[in-house]
Amino acid sequence: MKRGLFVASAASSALAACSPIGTAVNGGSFHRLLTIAEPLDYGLIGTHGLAQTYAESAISADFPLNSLPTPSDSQYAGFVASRFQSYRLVVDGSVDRPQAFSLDHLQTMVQASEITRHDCVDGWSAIAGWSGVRLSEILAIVRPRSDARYAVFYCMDRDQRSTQYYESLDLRQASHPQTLLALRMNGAPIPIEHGAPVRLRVPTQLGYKSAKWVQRIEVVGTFTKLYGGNGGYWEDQGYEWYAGI
Ligand SMILES: Nc1nc2c(c(=O)[nH]1)N[C@H]1C(S)=C(S)[C@@H](COP(=O)(O)O)O[C@H]1N2
Ligand SMILES: [Mo]
Repeated sequence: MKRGLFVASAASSALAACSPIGTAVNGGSFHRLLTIAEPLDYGLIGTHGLAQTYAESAISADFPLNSLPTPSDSQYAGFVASRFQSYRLVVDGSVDRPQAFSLDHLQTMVQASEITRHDCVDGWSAIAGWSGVRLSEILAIVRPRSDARYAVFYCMDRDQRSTQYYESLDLRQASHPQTLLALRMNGAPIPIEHGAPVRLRVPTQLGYKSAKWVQRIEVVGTFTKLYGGNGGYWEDQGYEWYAGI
């Protein structure tokens, strides 16, 4: 599976950062199978397992930048100007207790740290230390309702057509102990270009799941009515929704 993804992406990497991967390997039938069979035991392909962790000495000196442009709208500029004091992470949707978390609030919660590898489908990997709040902690606070199946992450960046970057995880992936809402990278607040003030880190899945500049998490029963209906910005352009490593 992993080899297939990287071979396919190498063939199409001329298009753009994280250009759609080849349909020969990643056709619709596999996605459909996963969609129908859920909840499915992902154990074989990673979700229940732990992503490899590394020593500090393995941290990459240069962590590439690879995304849509850093948000440049007035709202984001305002967040930056306030040193993110005016930022709120909204968590809502099919939950009993929707909430808006300030950065201060997130920083006072229990922080988890991990040194893990980020694998981009374009064929590069980089290792960094990340710390922040486990997404499972946030979910425990907002309490997903019985129909809830996915967490959808809405980001603050837009592409040239003003389409918003978004991603989704099922609640099992979202509750994985290594799935973090990262606030810090390599011991410092996440740099603006890498997704400040809050970015998702999902070391068990390919890089496009690790959404930068997250502003809202919506808990939903289905994502088929959102945007292109495939659960993510790149998924809407042909990537597999399930991106386990
Ligand atoms: N909001 C947002 N998150 C994103 C992306 C993006 O374009 N926008 N690109 C994804 C992809 S494909 C990769 S490889 C990583 C790159 O993260 P980095 O720029 O910190 O290396 O961010 C992921 N998260
Ligand atoms: Mo990527």
